[in-house]
This record gives sequence, structure tokens and C-alpha cells, in this order.
Amino acid sequence: MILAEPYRIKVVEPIKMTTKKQRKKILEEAGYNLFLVKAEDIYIDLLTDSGTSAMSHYQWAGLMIGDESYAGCRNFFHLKETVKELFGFDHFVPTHQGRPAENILFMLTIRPGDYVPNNMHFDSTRAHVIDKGGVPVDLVIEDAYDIEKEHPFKGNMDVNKLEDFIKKVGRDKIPLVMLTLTNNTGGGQPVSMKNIKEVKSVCERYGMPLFFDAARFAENAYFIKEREEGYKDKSVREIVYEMMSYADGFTMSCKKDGLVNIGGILAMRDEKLFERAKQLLILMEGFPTYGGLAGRDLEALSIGLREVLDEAYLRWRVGQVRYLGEKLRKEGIPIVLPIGGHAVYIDIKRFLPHIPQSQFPDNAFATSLYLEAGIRTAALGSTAFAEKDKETGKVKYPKLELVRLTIPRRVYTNSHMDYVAEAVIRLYKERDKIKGLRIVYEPEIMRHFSARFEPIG
Ligand code: PLI
Repeated sequence: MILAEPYRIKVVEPIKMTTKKQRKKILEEAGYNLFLVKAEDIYIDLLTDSGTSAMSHYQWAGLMIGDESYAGCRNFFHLKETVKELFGFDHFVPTHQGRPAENILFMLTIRPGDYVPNNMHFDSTRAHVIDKGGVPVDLVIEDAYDIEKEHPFKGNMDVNKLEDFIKKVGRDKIPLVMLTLTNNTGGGQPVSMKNIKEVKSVCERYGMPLFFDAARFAENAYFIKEREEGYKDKSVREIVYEMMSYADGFTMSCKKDGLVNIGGILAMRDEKLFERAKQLLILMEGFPTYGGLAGRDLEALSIGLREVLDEAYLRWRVGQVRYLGEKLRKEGIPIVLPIGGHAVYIDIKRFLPHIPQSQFPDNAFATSLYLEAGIRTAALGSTAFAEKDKETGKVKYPKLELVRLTIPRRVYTNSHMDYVAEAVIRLYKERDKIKGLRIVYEPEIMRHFSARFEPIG
């Protein structure tokens, strides 16, 4: 049966198709870096699912009841009610996005030399742990590194690895344990309820708090319903509540499953931690009843957090990502399996085996796809993660060379997905012609955002 969109379109935003000749010029001007291309020059933007969702008419209506009072705005209390009802948390602070929530949490918990185990850290989480003098440790199951292994919960943490690690460094060196739901860095893969419970039980045994990085909590819960024994007849709402019942707190970039364009949450059970979080929030984001947001943003968020639990929406959402992934897979295009919740990840090592990692094959793919069809994707291989050793000057390349086709929520239809699939398939047939890139300008930090490249040969 065809899985059609569970919404109809009330407002449209025209998108512009450019010619190949125009795109060649645009690429040259942008130094073959898609971050430097104007969004208006993109036909289909699959750079990220973060902050790119379309809001519903209820959310747009919610903006009109925004209360912009400095203190005690009504929308904060709506959000408080939502956070309590959906997640069971009494204490939280609103932040403007996910990373300030991480920043505040880690400022309050990490001492230099501490370790933070996670299934797999997202980049900003990793950076914030390091910023506080901590060491991020990824303890995801080994299967996560096997691109084609069809494990239903490839985001799971290896509980034995966790126990061994605690024994090795000592409990006192671990201020908290984290689980990223779903595991974005590892392909948008879910964590099972069983694994959450096991990790919680280890944390309890050693007296360590468990925090979730809950950016994609609803997609994670949907996969539990779909794949885990005993959850088929539970509602996603019940599953979310149960997942959260094992957490001592969470950070949430609400720009994903919050279905808003801006917003974040830091929640915790510990009252003392909450009091300290509020102080830092005032210092860095704003008064605790608005954090880094306008009253209207808080209202859109309360509504979005409820809407995302609609199972017709989730079935279609996860189904749309799968629809694109399956189309590519059928043509033999190497992708990360199983297909994740928010994106299809292409294995560029196998797509472009003739381009060595020193020639940025991820970006060679991404810029070629843009040239071919005006589609923007995220290069998550050597372009983003290759690191030069400061002493030896030797470059260390990442294990995985991936490009992420990230699907914004409620934005594109399945005919857009057909268009994307056709373009990738065309590129695959002509892949021998794709050339590597060399870097011509490279800033010292966060290279991939502003570096400039040129094609080799
Ligand atoms: O971009 P922020 O600061 O709202 O959220 C940071 C963040 C935290 N955790 C996880 C799992 C993320 O995926 C995440 C942001 N992700 C982005 C921007 C992405 O493109 O995937």
C-alpha cells in the first residue's frame, strides 16, 4: 500500500531550479563548499533535519498567543505542563537550541580529566565535553561500525564495554553516562528499551546519573514500537514516557523531534542541579521562564512535542526516509543499513572507490550531486572529520566516509524523494567520471564550514 503524506499543503514556498551551467558557476564561487552556497540556489536541501521542519497550522496559530513578558510568560507554563505530561519531568530550563543545554549540563558536572561514556557523541556534544576538560568515550556496540549489518537497534550501548570502562577508570571519574536517541553519528539508529534499562541498571549499581541526548526521541520510540518485542500494542506516547522514566535528565535539541525551527531543553530530576542550571541559564541564555526563546517559540514547541507523537505522522516520517533508502538500495547504491530514522547515509568508500580519502570523496560526491540536480547533502567523512596531528603533521582519516541525505520533517513530498533518488542513481552510473578535490583554503577550526576546494584535474 502506498504510504501517502498525512497532511495537505496550505502554504507553499516556491523553490528554484537552476541550470547546470549556473550551478557550475555557483560551485566555483562557493569554493566547492555547499555550506557557502546560498539556500536560494538549492532545489532540494538535505543538509540537515535540524530546525528545517515545517510547522503545522496549530503551531502557527500558537505563535499568536505568544506572551512576551520577561518573567512568567504563559507559554512557559504550557511547556512545563507538556514536559511533565509527556516526559514525567518537573524540572527543566528552555534553551535556544541543543548545544547550550549541553554546555550548561557539562559546566555543572564535568571536572577536567573526567570521562563521559555515550553510545556515540554527536559533534557538538563531543566538543562541549572536551571544552570542559572531559574525555568523550563512544561505547556503542561493535555492529554499529559494520555498515551493512541489519541489527534492529544498532544505536545500543555495549553494556559490557561500559562496565569494563567504569572498572578501568573508576566510578569517580565518570560524572554521568549518556545515551543518544537515535544515534545520529552512527546512521540515525535507535536504542532499544532493553538496552536503556540495562544501561540504567549499570548506572544505578555505580550510583551514576543517566542522561539522554533526546533530539530524536519520538523516532527512537517509533522504532521500539516497530521492532521490539512487547511494544507493538503500546502507544508511542507510552513508550516515550517509559523511556524517559529511566533517565535522570536529558538534553534535547528541539529542532528535530520538537518540530520547531529553534529551541532546546535541559531537564533533570535533581533539584540542586536544577537550581544551579537556572543560575547558569540566567547568565548565558535568559530568565528561566524563557531561556533563549521568545514566548511564541515556547508555544510552538509545546504543540510540536505533542504533534510529533502522532503515529500516522511517525509512520509516514520513518516511511519516507525508508522510501528513499529502498529506492537507492534497489539500484545497488551502498547505504548504511538498516535505514535510519531521519536520513539515508551513503557509503562513499564504495560509491567512489577510485577517490582516496586525501581527496575528499564525500565532498566530491556532494558537490557532484549538487551540480547534477541542485540537491544539497551533508559530507560526513574526510571533509568533516580528517584530523592533522599537530606534532607529526600526519593526517588521520575517519573510519567511515559517509554522505547524509537528511530529510527535513513535513517539508518534502515523495515526488521530491523520487527526484533525489533518480539523481543519485544517474550519478552512480557515471561515478567513474567524478574527480577528487584538493583544499585551497583551510581555517584552523571547524574546517568544513568555511574551507574552499577545487577539483583535481
Ligand atoms: O544543533 P543543536 O545545538 O540544536 O543540537 C545539537 C545536537 C545534539 N545532539 C544530536 C544528536 C544532534 O543531532 C544535534 C544536532 N544535529 C545537527 C545540527 C544535525 O545536522 O544533525
